[in-house]
Amino acid sequence: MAHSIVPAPVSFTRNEGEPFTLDSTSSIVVGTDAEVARTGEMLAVLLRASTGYAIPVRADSVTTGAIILRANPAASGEEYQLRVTRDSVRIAGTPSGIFRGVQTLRQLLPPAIESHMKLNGTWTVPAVTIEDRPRFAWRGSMLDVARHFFTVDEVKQFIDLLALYKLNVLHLHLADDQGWRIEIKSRPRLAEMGGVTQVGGGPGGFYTQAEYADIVRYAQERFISIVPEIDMPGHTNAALIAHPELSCSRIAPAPYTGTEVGWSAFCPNKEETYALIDDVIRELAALTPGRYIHVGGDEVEVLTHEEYIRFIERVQDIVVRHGKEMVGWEEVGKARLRPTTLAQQWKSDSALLALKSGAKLIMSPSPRAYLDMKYTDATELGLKWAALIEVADVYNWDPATYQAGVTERDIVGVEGPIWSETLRNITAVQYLAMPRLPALAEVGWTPQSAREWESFRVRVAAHAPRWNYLGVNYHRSPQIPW
Ligand code: TNX
Repeated sequence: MAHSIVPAPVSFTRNEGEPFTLDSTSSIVVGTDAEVARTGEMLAVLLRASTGYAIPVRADSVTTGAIILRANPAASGEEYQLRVTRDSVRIAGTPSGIFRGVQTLRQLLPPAIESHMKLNGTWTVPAVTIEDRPRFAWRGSMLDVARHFFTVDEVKQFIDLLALYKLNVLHLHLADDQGWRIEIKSRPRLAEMGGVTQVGGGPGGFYTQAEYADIVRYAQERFISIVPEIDMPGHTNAALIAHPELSCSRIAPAPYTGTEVGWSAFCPNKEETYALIDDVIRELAALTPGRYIHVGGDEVEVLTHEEYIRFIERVQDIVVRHGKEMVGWEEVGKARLRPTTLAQQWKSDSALLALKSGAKLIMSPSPRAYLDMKYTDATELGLKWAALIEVADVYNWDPATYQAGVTERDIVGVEGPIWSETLRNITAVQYLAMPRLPALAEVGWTPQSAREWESFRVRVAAHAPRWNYLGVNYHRSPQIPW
């Protein structure tokens, strides 16, 4: 194996010369671009901890003993080029591409580079040339913070994993029957009354807008967009506790701590419903630098077809009125969608309808991409309604051929949802995510023609020592030669 980079880069060439070695004189050189300078500072923080070297970050033009990060105005998207010689490491690209390239550099260094303590290592980087860019623009994961609540710090730990594997979307499932997790200033009862419990009856919780903004900023520094989801019209029991006037019965429901789905709904025929949604989307849009707001739309069993369609079309207009584009689970394909709307494929039954409307798809087929499924019957955490999903199952599919009638042009990318019915802390999330999240990351990043399971399983095995240094839990899958 020439390298153990995950996701595998588009092109990798090993050069003749000597490796680059980090030492006490090494520095990081950045230009004038503020985002590139910030990436340089982040890399310095990482390198200083394990090497103990000073690693200054400078804006001048030293060219030896240096890691040089240089914005290339001719680059586009997230592309980067990385070139290592005995004298320097050069990463050039767009600001986001340079950040992705820095993740490649991390993976070219010994695993101990991830240590939070100073170690006496030999910090070499092999002489290589890499050209790299992603296959898909949308490479994400979803964290369900509604079924169980995760703290800001836990969400940041999850973002760190996304960043290491070059993912660029974190979809946060912020409201469901069991909890409402985001402060809405114009409707304070939503979080105050709707946020107090979770599956199994624990205390739950919610993010204040300041805390949420902190998550958004942390993600943005890693070139990751947060896509907030408020699930509606179903999955709304927590909201109805706070606002019973939005249910057709007007009776406040009891808090729900079980895991059944499909039974709750906003009343679709009341103006009060749309007034509340307007307040919520307006505040969420203001908290969201990215283009998208996810409105759920899944598993509604208590409205008629017509009620459902009218509801989704109205909510789509609300999202657009607040300057954002709508994302919904694929059921929203039953309604008339705008060409800028995205439908999230998960069970294959309405994705083609969404395409007919002119929308594009995010591919999250539940038997392949649902990272909350169990690996095998014997593993404790996770559900199994869609499938048992071992690492190879996440790896061995092509988003462009998965569903008949869906082609590469119809797809913006892939996303691996992690529903949290069985997940009470971030260690449990990590167990289900690792090593399946890196497998999905390679599905989304690496050209199909350059992907090979036999190669992936060997490369990802080499990451376990990194996860140990990072304190990240993982499943010791028998498919991986650890
Ligand atoms: C289905 S996937 C759901 C969620 C559950 C998940 C559990 C989807 C759009 N809805 O409400 O949490 O299964 O795997």
